[in-house]
Amino acid sequence: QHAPNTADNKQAIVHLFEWRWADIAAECERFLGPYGFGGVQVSPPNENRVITSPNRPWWERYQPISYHLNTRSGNDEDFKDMVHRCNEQGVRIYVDVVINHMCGAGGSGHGTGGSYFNTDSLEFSGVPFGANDFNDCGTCGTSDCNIHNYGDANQVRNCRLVALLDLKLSSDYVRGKIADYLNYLISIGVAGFRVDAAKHMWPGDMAAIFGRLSDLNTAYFPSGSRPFIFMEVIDLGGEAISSSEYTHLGRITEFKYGMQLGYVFRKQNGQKLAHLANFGEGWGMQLDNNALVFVDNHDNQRGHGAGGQSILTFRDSRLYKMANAFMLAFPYGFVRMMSSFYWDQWWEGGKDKNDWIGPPADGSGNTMGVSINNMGTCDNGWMCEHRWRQNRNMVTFRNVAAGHGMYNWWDNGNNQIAFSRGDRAFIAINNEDWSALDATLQTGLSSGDYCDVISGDLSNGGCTGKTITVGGDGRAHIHIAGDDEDPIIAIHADSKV
Ligand code: AAO
Repeated sequence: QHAPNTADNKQAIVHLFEWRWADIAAECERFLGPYGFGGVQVSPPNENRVITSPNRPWWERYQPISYHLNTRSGNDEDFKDMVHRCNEQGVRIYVDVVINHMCGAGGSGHGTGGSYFNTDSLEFSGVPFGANDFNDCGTCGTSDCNIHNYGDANQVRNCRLVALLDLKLSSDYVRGKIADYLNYLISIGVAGFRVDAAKHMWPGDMAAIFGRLSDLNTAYFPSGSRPFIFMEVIDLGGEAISSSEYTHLGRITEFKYGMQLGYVFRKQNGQKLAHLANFGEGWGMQLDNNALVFVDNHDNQRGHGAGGQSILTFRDSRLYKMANAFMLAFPYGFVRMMSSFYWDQWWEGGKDKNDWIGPPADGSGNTMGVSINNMGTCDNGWMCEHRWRQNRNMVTFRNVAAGHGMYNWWDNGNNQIAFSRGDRAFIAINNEDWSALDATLQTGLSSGDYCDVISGDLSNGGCTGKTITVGGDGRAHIHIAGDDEDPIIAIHADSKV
């Protein structure tokens, strides 16, 4: 289904990429619950192949060996404990499910949970899957069984994505094993699924699997609740497969969104902020209710997937905060924030040769815990973009504005914009290089003093940042210098001083 099953109609989730289950449980209690985050997308929890060359890359988790919950993030008990503790805080868990394929061709061994596999005999004893459970090269039609032409829908769905052994989802047995895995996760209390590589599966096969899913666990959800489904379909246009083929099943990851936001904030391709007034559907993206939107994801922040050089990440922190603020303020799509780990890039020939580096780990390859410093941000190599004040406070903004459309759009014809969300919230952004935004603008809000949640917090009735005064006519004088570190002002009904 398209609705995210969040508690209290909360409006945004965060991808805690590669975090351990114990750290996510703690984060739900100490941060995500209190700050109004609706949920967490977690890395694939099922047993994966152990890759040692390169050494323990992040992408080994996209090579399933079985559906036992045993990975570098933790085991079955850790996972259950996390789901329970997060739900208790009103924070939902969405699982990244890798069901299009098993691991890459070549070799045999044991997965992170100890299950045996052999990619020549196609044996995956932990499921079990065998030779009959995979698409053969005949069905695929290319000489090496791999996808070569994204212009051919049959290849994209029946051949191997980057040599990953392609499951035969037309088989009743295979569908049953996958449905059992998803239903096990549902029984634990998850709220939905990010479906990996959905473009590489036939919509009909996916519909058959989703049709077998149980209702959500009534310990946490109203009876009859259905899992939230968002599918990874990369559709930038110009290929055989379009994201519209999937939208009857749930939302799709709208990759045009982050790519275009990157162009707009970087002022490339002739773009400027003034063009954002009809962002979303007006730009040829999916309908609001069909879209899951994000500035960057775990692939395109490191050159995998799609979006290329335009994608904004934590490395461009000033523009990144602006783009996140716009995304969280603008009424389009269901929002997912990215929370990353740091790695040193190594550029050669236009490619980062370190794009494989896995999460912060000790000498034995165990993922490090996330430690929080006294500024409330993270150490140990965890970026925690979701904890940056500017980002975290915009999640509250989106919750406060929920259900209210965009009003009072204003722009200077170039890179200064402002708008309100009904009478609930107001934002102004200045992305000019030098000139200040200096104008008296309609905020839509009732008169009073408001705390700007970008430069500070409302705390003990006082504002630690800028205070904005809204007059009886709803107008306020807004000043944002061109070289302001965070050239954004955001106020809302709950930030009234
Ligand atoms: C690893 C190794 C491989 C090895 C394999 C098996 O890197 O060399 O062959 O193991 O041994 C991740 C990593 C992979 C890794 C894999 C398994 O990214 O490097 O392979 O784990 O460990 C396509 C898919 C999309 C996929 C994306 C990465 O459609 O589903 O590639 N994303 C998901 C996950 C991702 C994961 C997997 C799937 C696999 O999020 O983390 O892979 O489970 C075009 C197509 C896209 C296609 C891209 C990239 O995009 O449209 O569908 O994505 O190409 O191949 C412009 C175009 C745009 C184009 C783009 C890139 O922007 O407009 O359309 O350029 O060319």
